[in-house]
Amino acid sequence: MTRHSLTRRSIAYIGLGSNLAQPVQQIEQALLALDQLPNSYLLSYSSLYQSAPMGPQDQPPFINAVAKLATGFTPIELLDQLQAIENQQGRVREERWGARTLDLDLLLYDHTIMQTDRLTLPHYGIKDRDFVLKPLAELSPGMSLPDGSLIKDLLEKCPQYDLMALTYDKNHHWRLYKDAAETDDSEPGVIE
Ligand code: A4P
Ligand code: MG
Repeated sequence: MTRHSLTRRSIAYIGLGSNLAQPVQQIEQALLALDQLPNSYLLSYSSLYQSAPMGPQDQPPFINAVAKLATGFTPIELLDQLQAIENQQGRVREERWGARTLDLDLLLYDHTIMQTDRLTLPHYGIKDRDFVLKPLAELSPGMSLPDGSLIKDLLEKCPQYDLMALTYDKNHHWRLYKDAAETDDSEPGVIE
């Protein structure tokens, strides 16, 4: 076995979403869990964004982000790891596109294209979700999908879900970006 094969890692992009039980903390906890995965390194992650729910409207807004991971896991092994993290954080699978404590979608794995019962790559929803495309563009502005389409072009024509970036304020709270410029410590912009 060559040194190269011992150290080889694939690059995976993971979409994170939560709209239950303190979504910001769910996302932060999930990022920590990704960072602690064996055989993998969390290379970077995007800003957090608030988005209007896609699907049933009688549910709270989502917090979304994307993480970039170097991993030695195969795609299916990585999916197993992601589902274990979802379960650790109290994920209950009820209504499709319904509210959830944590959703981890494997968006991209190198330039792999595959379709099996358990895993479709790239994730089937990437092109239609600004809450996925915007954080992806933030991490890798010039990136393209395996079919050659550019993220920035897709972003221009995809449906919009009232995306709003959060920012980390001086008190280490995530706030909606429009509230971050405020100098007082009033609570309304704080999101937990
Ligand atoms: N699966 C197949 N391919 C993948 C993949 N690339 N990554 C299978 C992850 N899972 C994949 O997923 C159902 C099955 O998909 C899994 O068992 C896996 O084998 P799930 O997470 O159990 O169910 P789900 O998430 O309710 O369904 P689905 O269709 O995956 O929903 P999405 O696409 O994840 O969308 N609105 C906003 N604003 N933000 C959101 O993040 N998320 C959803 C869920 C709905 N509305 C949203 C958001
Ligand atoms: Mg999902």
